[in-house]
Amino acid sequence: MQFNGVQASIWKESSISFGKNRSAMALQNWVVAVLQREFNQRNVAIRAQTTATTSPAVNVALPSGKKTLRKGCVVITGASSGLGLATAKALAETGKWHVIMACRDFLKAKRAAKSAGITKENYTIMHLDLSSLDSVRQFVDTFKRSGRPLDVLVCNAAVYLPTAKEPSYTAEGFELSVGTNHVGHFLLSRLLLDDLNQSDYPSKRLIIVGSVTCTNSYGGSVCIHREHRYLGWECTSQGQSRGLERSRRGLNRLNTSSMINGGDFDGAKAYKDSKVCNMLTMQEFHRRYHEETGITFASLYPGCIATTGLFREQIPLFRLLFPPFQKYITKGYVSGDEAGKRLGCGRTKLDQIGCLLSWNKDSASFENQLSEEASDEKKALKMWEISEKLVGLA
Ligand code: NDP
Ligand code: PMR
Repeated sequence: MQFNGVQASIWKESSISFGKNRSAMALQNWVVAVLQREFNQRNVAIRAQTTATTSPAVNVALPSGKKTLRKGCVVITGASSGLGLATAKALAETGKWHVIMACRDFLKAKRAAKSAGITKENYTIMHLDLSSLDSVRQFVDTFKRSGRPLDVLVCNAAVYLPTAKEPSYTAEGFELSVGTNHVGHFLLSRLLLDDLNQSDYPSKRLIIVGSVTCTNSYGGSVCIHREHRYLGWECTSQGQSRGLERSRRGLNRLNTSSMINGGDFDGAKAYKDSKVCNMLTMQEFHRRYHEETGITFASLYPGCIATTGLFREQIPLFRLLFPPFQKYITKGYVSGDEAGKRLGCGRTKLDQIGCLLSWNKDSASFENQLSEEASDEKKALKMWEISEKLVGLA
């Protein structure tokens, strides 16, 4: 996790096929983009979710006889708005990526892609509702049957319900924020791990979007819940295993609380708990699979995109004041476009893996300090084992 000072794109592809000279690189990029576009136009884009195709080899033969890197394939959850959409746009615009927009609302995603100007041949929408484990399995099945390779998976979708008085639940009865943001993504990434592993692309990655609430920064310490430390899980393994299971109250009604810590429902805390679970998952993935598979596991916190749908459930006054507050007072504000570029094409250090990446005011990336809880190895292991059981993988 130490920096070695080497700059490389997080998507690394440019370091493989292109030289160091900038203008030559730009020209090469342009030529390759044009050729790839031409190549893609000859191949009908996969629209039907059940169409089977063969996985393109990493080197694609062009009509000229030369070989070039094939388009990478990236799955982005929640690409119908905010950061996910901006990332889809940033990647599609490079001409080097085909984006699978994994969204719960097909029409919304289609409209969003259109209004963002993402061209048809650069994306496919596939239905995914993370608040249903059946839907997650169905998405994985559809994706596998599409025959596309999986080079990058971005777990981006999230819900934040700070003003809810009562908990809502996923199809399997998990509290909605933990169920969607963590449990759904946990199953998704576990089921797609083999596909990522099989990718012959130079950079295969699993990115889980982080949150300021998991960092040791000033913003993180302000936003962290006062009772948030240690998620409220007891230190005994039995206590911990009760923790996550507690969030699964809805259907079986075995537990009296929908919160991991067994306390009263608190929507803001539930979101923060889910994000801690996201960070623990990323680190456990890294510990278990990075060496064996070469997959990069990382999290990114691209800044405060204060105007996205994440705050749709906040009171109107909050939505009015939050953007100028972040822009002029905390200076943590970042536009959707900039955040999309950071997540999609941000330049970062080569070996920032198994950690949380952030960007400073000059858009330079750095490894952010995760909070004590979000980097607790024992908790990560326990959380992993419990999650496996809850999604039926153990
Ligand atoms: P948005 O609300 O704009 O985007 C969230 C996306 O998740 C939407 O596309 C939404 O779909 C989708 N989604 C919600 N529930 C489900 C579900 N059950 N199944 C599938 N998709 C679902 O918020 P942001 O773009 O801000 O958030 C994106 C990520 O960025 C989140 O992980 C968030 O925690 C993180 N983040 C955001 C920050 C910010 O300042 N905005 C700061 C730090 C982190 P739909 O369009 O249908 O509602
Ligand atoms: Mg925060 C440097 C200061 C900083 C930064 C970078 C953020 C980011 N926030 C900062 C400071 C403050 N915030 C301060 C001083 C306050 C008290 C007025 C404050 C409040 C606040 C609220 C009520 N902030 C919030 C909320 C939310 O509801 C957001 C949240 O926690 O959602 C879970 C939020 C955020 N502040 C941020 C960022 C990025 C968020 C979005 C949440 C996320 O990162 O997941």
